[in-house]
This record gives sequence, C-alpha cells and structure tokens, in this order.
Amino acid sequence: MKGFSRVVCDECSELLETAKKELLNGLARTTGYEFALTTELREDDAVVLGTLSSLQIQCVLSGLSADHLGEEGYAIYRVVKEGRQRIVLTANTAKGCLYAVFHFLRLLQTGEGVASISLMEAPKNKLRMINHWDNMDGSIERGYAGRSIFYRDNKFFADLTRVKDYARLLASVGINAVTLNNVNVHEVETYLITDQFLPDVARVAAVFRKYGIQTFLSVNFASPIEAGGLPTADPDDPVVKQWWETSVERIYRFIPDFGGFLVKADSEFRPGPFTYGRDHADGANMLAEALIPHGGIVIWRCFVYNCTQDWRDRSTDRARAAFDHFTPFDGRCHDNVILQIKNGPMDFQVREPVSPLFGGLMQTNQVLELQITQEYTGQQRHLCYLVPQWKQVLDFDLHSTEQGCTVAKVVSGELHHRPLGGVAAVANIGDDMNWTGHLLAQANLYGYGRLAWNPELSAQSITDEWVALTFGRNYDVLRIVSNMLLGSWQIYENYTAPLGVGWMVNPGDHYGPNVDGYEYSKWGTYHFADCKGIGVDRTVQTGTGYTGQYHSPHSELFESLETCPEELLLFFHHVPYTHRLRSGETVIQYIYDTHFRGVEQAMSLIDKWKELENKLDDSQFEHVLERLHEQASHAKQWRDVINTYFYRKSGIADERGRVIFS
Ligand code: BDP
Repeated sequence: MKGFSRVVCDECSELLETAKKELLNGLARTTGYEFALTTELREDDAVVLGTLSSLQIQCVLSGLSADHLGEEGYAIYRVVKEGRQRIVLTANTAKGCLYAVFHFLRLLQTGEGVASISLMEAPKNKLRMINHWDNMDGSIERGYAGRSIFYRDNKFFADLTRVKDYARLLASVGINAVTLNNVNVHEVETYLITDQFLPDVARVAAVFRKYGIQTFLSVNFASPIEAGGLPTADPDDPVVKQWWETSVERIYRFIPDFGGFLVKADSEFRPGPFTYGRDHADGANMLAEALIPHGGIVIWRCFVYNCTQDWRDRSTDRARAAFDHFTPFDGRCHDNVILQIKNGPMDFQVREPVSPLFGGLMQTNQVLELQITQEYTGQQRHLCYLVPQWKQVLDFDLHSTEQGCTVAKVVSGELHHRPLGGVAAVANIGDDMNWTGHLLAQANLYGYGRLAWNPELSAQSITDEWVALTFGRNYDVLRIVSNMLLGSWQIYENYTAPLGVGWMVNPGDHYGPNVDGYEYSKWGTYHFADCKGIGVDRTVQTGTGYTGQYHSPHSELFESLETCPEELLLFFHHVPYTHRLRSGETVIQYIYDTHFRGVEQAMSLIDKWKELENKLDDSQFEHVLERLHEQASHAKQWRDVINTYFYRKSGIADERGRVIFS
C-alpha cells in the first residue's frame, strides 16, 4: 500500500458506515499508519469505496457490468489513471461493499499483494447461517467454549460489545444470518417472540444488522398454547393461525428486517403437528403463511426420527427416518419454506454417508446443516478440523438427475432452480476469550464461513488462509499448522469409532469412549457387535433397506460388500471380524491397528506443535500444547477401551500382540 494514504467514499448508509470503519481500522492495522477519509478524490493514490451509483466510483470506473454480482457480490480493481493509483472496492449494494472491504483486508493480511488486483465475487449460497444452541440461562447446548454471549440468568446482556465483535467476525467471512436460541426451545425462550423479550431481541438484531446479518429465532411449535394460552396449536385451526399472524406482526414491528423462524418439531420430544394428525408440510406452511406478508422464511429441520424405538426392530432404522418422513412432501411446501437437512442421516458422527434426502427432493428449498461445535468430534478439547469432511459432503454427487448433481448445487438452489437455499451450522463459540475454547477450533468457524460463501474453495487454500491470518506469514508456522489441521480428522477417526459405525460415546455428554453406551438404549444408534461380528446391515437384500434411498450408482455401490467404500463398511454392512478388507487386513486387525496408529498420531501432534516454540505468542503456544497433551492421553483411553472391548468380544488376538486384557 505504498503511496496510499486516503480512503474516498461519498455515500452514507448504515452498512457503508460499517464498511468505512472496518476499512480504516484494517488499513491502520496492516500498514501501521492512519488513512484519511474524504468524500472526493484528490490528486493522490486512494482506496475508493462505494456502490456503483457513487459519483466517485463512476469517476474511476465506468461501464462495469455488474448484474451477476447480485445483492451481495462485489468487485475489486486497481485502476491507474493519469499517474494515480486507485483501488476500487465496489458493488451493487452497501452490503456488497462491506464484503469487498473484508476481502481486500484479507488480501493485505495474507500478503497476497494488491499490485495487479482485479476480481469479482458473488456468494454461491443465498443463506449462510449460524445456529446458536444458546439457552437464556447462559448455558449452551453442546457448547465447549464457555457460556452464551447473549444471555445470562434468563436475561439478555445489557452490554452487547461482545456481540458486536462477534458480528464483525461473522461478517468478515460472509455469514449473513443467525439464530439466537437453541432449537430445543424451553419454557423461557418460548417468550422470545413476545413483548417480554422482543425489545432485547431488537437490540441484538440492531448490532447484527450493522454487519449485514439477519436475525432469526427458533420457535416452539406449541407457543400458541404455552405463550398464548390457547387450548391447541393445531396448524389447521383458524385461531392458531391468527395467533401466529399477530405474533409475527408484532415481531416485525420491533425488527422490520427479521429473518424468520427455525423449527425443530416432532423431534426428540419437541411438540409438532403430529399431535393434531397433521404433517410437517402443514406445520411449516402455516408458519410460512404468517411470514409471507413480511418477507420472512421458515426453516424446518428434518432431524426427525423415532427416539424411543425398540433396538430389536431393525425396520425403524434411524438412518432411514429423514428421507421416509420428508420425501412424500416434495413440492408441498411454500416457496418461503426451507428444509434444513443434517449432512448425514444420523447425527454429526465422525464419519457418515451423505444424507440421501438431498437427492430425494426436487421441488423443495433445502439447506445443509453442519455442526461446527465438535459434539462428537472431541468437543474442542481434541483437534479435529472439519473442513475436509464438509468438502466431501458438498462435493458428493447425488446422481439425482444426471452427473454433477452435487450437494453444493442442490442446496444453493442452482440444480433445481429453487428460490432459496444455502447452508447453516451449529456455532462453536462462547464467551471464552479465544471464542472457541481450543484456539485451533477457530479454523472450523472460519472454514465454515468461507465454504458457505464458496463451496468450491479447496480445503488447503482455506486452511492456509486461516493460518496466515491468525499466526502471520512465517513459512514454518504455515506448513506445520496447516498439516496438523488437515490431518486431524483422520487422526480423530483412527482412535474412535471405526469404519463408519459411529457412536460408542458416553451417553448424555457424548465425550469419551463407551462402546455399548448407546447399544441397548432407544435412540436408534446401534453397532450390533456380538462375538462373531459388527456393523449394521442397511442393505435392501437382507437389512433395513436404507441403501435403496440413494440414486444409482450409489445404491448398488453401498449395497455390495465388494464395492462399499471401506471407510463406511460398518455403517452399511454387518460383517464377521475376520472379514478381509481390500488391503488383506481383517476388520478386527484393522480396528487394533488404527487405534494404535491414532494414538501415535495424536502424540506426534505434540511434537509438531513443539517445533513452533518461540515462533508463536507464548500463551497461545502453551494453551494449544496443553490441549494436545489432553488429546493424546484421552486418545489412549479411547484406544484401550475400544481394543479391549473387541478383543474380549471376538476372542481374536492382535497379530502384533499389543492388545491385552486391562
Ligand atoms: C444432537 C444433539 C442434541 C440436539 C440435536 C438436534 O445431541 O443436543 O438437540 O442433535 O440437532 O446432535 O436437534
């Protein structure tokens, strides 16, 4: 930025004020000197910010065709005119300008150089959302980074400074929507849509609005009863409909740009339309109708299954549930309804196949739901970087109409020409100073935002970017931290549940090994290990029929033991411990070997990190080191529990003599 000392912007709006502030602040931090802000160009080099209708922008740049930039895209150009350099940050809208600023600052910080900059970008997904599972008492369901930044003791915080910092952080990676409360809406949060809390929700929404982020709320389907005193919440009842209409009108009086509702209904004991003999489409459409006049939307979750099932009855396979429930409604939901579908058919396990529901809906808006918070992947005490997993999901070809029907194209709406779509993910932040508990877990939040913006980015490029932005541009740091991150998912999988079978965690908190923890309960989460073998037969021929929910060729590939991807073998098949993998190794030996390997790898993370001593801030170095030690020792526990269990169950010795009764 040599020679530059001025920012020019001749427009004013709430979002442009934010953009200006962020630009000036970011420039001062990266260059070390303050830039002047003026409304007119002078005879010097300048960064020019504004929408395409700004006069100053038009002076520098004319004839830019910007239709495809849409409402959130932007362009960044370097223009040299009459010996003066101008870096132009422009867009159709102020929001696009804000994103341009963040992109530009990212380039400066990662040292990419702006000498010949010329780019145009627009997000691939309309909705790029974060779901908070925060409760108003201050706790966070599945939160591993402290307490809520929004609430304490059933009240909103008066001071929203932390929320503002959070809004900046989210906007800098392009997040544009947030739900403030847990999908499990308890008694107190039911009142978020009433006069009691709406003034507070409006205060928070105002903070997010400054950063282009729309506020949504999770709602309780039984609100008409619990908050409205009605005898029913039947979606077909005119009084219930009226109650929702009035409630929605009230919300929009407080928050004119309110986003809409997120709904968990008829799932894990939450109320829903089933009580009244209605279905999910009836429930979602009723709420959608109340929101239509205000431009709001309903995001209806598909995490619906029988959580009180009999483990002996394989016909109710939980993996089948979302597809079985929701495909019959394809085409029945209003245009302002989106179905939110978890990446896999079970529940954010370390490895699952992609949910077949993405391939089963052609006339319905869809959102992919990911979990940034590491509920089943080490709870931010273990390093488990999930961007490579998410990439696999987004790139998965569903083969629903022809080749190239990736999950990314389905959820963006591109494939089936849907008006709405995108991605949502469960937040991993809390009030810990470093936001995410484990410092390196920040990479998951960052990576999520970048992928939500553009699912085509590679895991490597996102990772390198995060490392450079977080720790600076030292080559050793970049190489070591990137490698640690990119290898961590595989390491975590090696010492936990094998070959896609999932679970094997302590019930309740889901931390730590417990092979039979969920085996004899009613949640539909089984591995069927006995003395002969392990795995769930989900084939059409002899099992639950789940493989039949996929389009060809996946249905056949998963069905056959010969072609099933091995990392998912036990998800789809029940096999004897002596079953030989393509490598020639038996399943039992594979379990032993990967668990020993996983521990060695977890230990080697410590050595890798130690190479960075004196290259990082001391407190950051020590903090991560401590977590890596904890991970390594916990990995040993996993290894010993899993290996001993299978040794006892199968009676088959480890070929290398390492597994002993303990
Ligand atoms: C599971 C969590 C549970 C959530 C549920 C959901 O264990 O806390 O309420 O998902 O997504 O992963 O609704």
